Amino acid sequence: MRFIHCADIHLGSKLSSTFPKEIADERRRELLSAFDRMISYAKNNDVRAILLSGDVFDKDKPTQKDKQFFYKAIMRNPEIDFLYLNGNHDKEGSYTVEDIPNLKTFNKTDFTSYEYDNVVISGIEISNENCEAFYSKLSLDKQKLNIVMLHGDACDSMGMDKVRISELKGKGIDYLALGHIHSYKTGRIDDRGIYAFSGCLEGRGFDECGEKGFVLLEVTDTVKHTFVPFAERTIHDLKIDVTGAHDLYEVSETVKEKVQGIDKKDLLHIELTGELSPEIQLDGKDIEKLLSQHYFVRVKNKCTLLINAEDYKDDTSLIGEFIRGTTANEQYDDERKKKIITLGLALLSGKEADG
Ligand SMILES: [Mn+2]
Repeated sequence: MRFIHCADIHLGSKLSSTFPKEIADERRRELLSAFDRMISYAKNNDVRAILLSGDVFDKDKPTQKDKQFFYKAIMRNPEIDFLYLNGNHDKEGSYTVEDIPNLKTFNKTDFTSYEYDNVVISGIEISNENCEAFYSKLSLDKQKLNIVMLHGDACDSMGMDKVRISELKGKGIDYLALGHIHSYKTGRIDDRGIYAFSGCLEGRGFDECGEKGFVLLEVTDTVKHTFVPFAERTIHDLKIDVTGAHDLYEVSETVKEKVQGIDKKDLLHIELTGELSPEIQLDGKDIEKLLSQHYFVRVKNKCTLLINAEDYKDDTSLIGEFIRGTTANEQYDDERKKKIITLGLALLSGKEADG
C-alpha cells in the first residue's frame, strides 16, 4: 500500500516581499497547482491516502478561494483519504465544517488513529497546553506498522512547535511524518523507526532553495520511504566568484557559465563575490538583465574593489586623494582598507554622478 507524506504547502502565501507582483501572483497559483498535480500523481500511482502534516494554508484564516479549492479537491477524489493535521499556521480557521467522508482530521486532546490493513496512522496537534504531555499519550500496538503525524521541529527540548525525538524512542514508531521544516530531512528515532520532514512542495523564497517535493511511502512488511522532487520551479542560491573579470562582459561570461545547467524556468539568487576593478562599476541589475531569459533572477553585488594604489599615485582628484590616504593609513589592516575603499568609492562616484 502506498501513502504520500507532505506538509507545509502554505497555500495563499503572500510572497510579495520577495518577488514583484506578477511573479508572486504566479507562484501563489503554482502552490495550488502543485497540490492539484500531487493528487493526480496519487491517483496514477495507487496512493491510498495523502498525509498532510500541517501548514496546508499559510494563514489561520485562508481565503475562501484557496479553502474551497482544497476541500473541493478532496471531495472530488473520494478514492484517496486525506489525513489533515493542523500546524502552527493553520491552527483552527482552516478546517471545514462540512462532513467529507475521505477527510480525516486530528485534534489537540488526544491521538486520533486511522487504520489501513496492517498500518495505523496516528497524530495529535501540538498546542501550548499539550506540548509536554502528549508524548505519554502515545500508545501503539507494536505488532502493527505505525506511522505517526506531528507538526514541529525535531529538537532536544519540548515546547510549542517542537518534537523531542528522544521521548519517542521505543514506542514502536516505524515512520514519523513531520511538518514544519521546509526541506526534506530525515533522522533516526531508534532501531525501529525514522522521522522525516517532507519539506514544502514549492520553494517560496530565497530561504527555501533546493529540491522540494513529497515523500512516497511504500508499505509492505516495512515502511519504505522515497523523496519525490515535485516542484514546478526550483529556487537556487549561488555564490559566484568573479575575481579576474576585466569588464562587465567578462563578469557576465563567468556568471553565465555557472548557471548554464540550471533550468530557465527556475528562480535564481546570485551573490557576486571576489575582487573587481572599480572601473567596471558593476551593478547587480546589469547581470539581472543579461540573464533575462531566466524566469527570475536577483543579483547582489558583494564584490570588493581591487585597488592598485600605484594607479592613483598621480591622481589629483578627490578619489585619488582618498585612496592614497586610506592605503597609507597604518591603523587599518588590508581587509578593513578594502571595505573602506569599496564603500568610499561608491559614495564618491554617486556624488560625482549626481554633481
Ligand atoms: Mn509550521
